[in-house]
Amino acid sequence: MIFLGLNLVMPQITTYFAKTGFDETLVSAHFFNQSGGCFMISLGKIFGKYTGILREFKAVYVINNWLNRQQLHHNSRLYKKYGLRRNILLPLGSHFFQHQAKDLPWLDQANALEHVQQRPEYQNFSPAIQQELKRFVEDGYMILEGFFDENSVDQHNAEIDRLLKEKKVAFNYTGRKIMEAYKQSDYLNQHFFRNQELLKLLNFIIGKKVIPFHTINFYQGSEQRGHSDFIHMTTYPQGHLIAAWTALEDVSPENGTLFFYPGSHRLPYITTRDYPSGNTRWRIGSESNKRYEDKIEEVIRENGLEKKVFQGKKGDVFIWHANLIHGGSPILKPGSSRKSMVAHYFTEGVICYHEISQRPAFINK
Ligand SMILES: O=C(O)CCC(=O)C(=O)O
Repeated sequence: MIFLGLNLVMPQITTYFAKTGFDETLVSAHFFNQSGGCFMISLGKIFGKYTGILREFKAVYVINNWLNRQQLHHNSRLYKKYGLRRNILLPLGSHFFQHQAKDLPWLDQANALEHVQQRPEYQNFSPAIQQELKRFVEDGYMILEGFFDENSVDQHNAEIDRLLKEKKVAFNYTGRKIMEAYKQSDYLNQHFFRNQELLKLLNFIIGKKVIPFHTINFYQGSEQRGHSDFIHMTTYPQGHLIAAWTALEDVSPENGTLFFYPGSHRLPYITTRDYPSGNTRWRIGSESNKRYEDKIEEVIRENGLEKKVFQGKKGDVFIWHANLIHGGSPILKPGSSRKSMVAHYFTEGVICYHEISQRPAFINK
């Protein structure tokens, strides 16, 4: 029945997308990639380029959830575990959770600084990393200087150039982000995204096994306003996300530094209940993201947070906490490149979703 329904509405949807600026063959290929009588339809890919009003309708995401339901199956067990009585295909936001589970990653706990040195694995890290781990507890970030060598980074950049040229990856609707390039390159996947040394460190920080979620490559600085990743990649219980940002060339004020507010990770998590998101039962507020960023500016002012910038060198890695406020500084020399890649990791055994767009997160196991 559902297949029949999709069969009937897809031509209209395809025409709609084509009229609103999509390449029609691309749209059709995604919608009608028929193999063995099954549709492989990914609104996610279409949405990668789309900026129109459909982004606001929760129903569109529900269809996409159904189409990608394999990547949501694990939620049946997790919803049960956390007492959430909800269909896994439906929208999800922090307001569905009545209480906050007290399951903080161990480095967020009050006594973490005392305990960090007693962990057996701690002794296996170099003195420089041990120092940075303490900084992570106190300030919500750590820096791994020269983590990737020059040759690896050159190879990474050559891979991105190749994938762009071969049209295997593309900039998404923001015009600045290349999403999930690792899916097209074993080198990016194994050497960077699933780098064993990095994963070992992230597992240690969170105290659970991390699940690599996605990568975003930038060619230019993002110039994104202050935010914490929690609003975009949310977990229940809170805080089970971590990001690793790699400088793929030297960063300077000219090409747009990364800015951040040390210690902001200890402030309460901001959700859509803390600002006028404009969300309704059926729609996502069209100004939700902007209003969130306005709210973050208010939080920075009210708490008198001190801004710092990271001027990474090629190969440096900057790891930040799920709730650390950060963003991209303005690019002072227009047109200059600032290649970088950010990778996000959830942890196993928690519910992962996107608070702004009220969607459960697709997890590839
Ligand atoms: O690379 C940047 O300029 C900022 C990236 C960022 O804020 C993010 O990925 O959350």
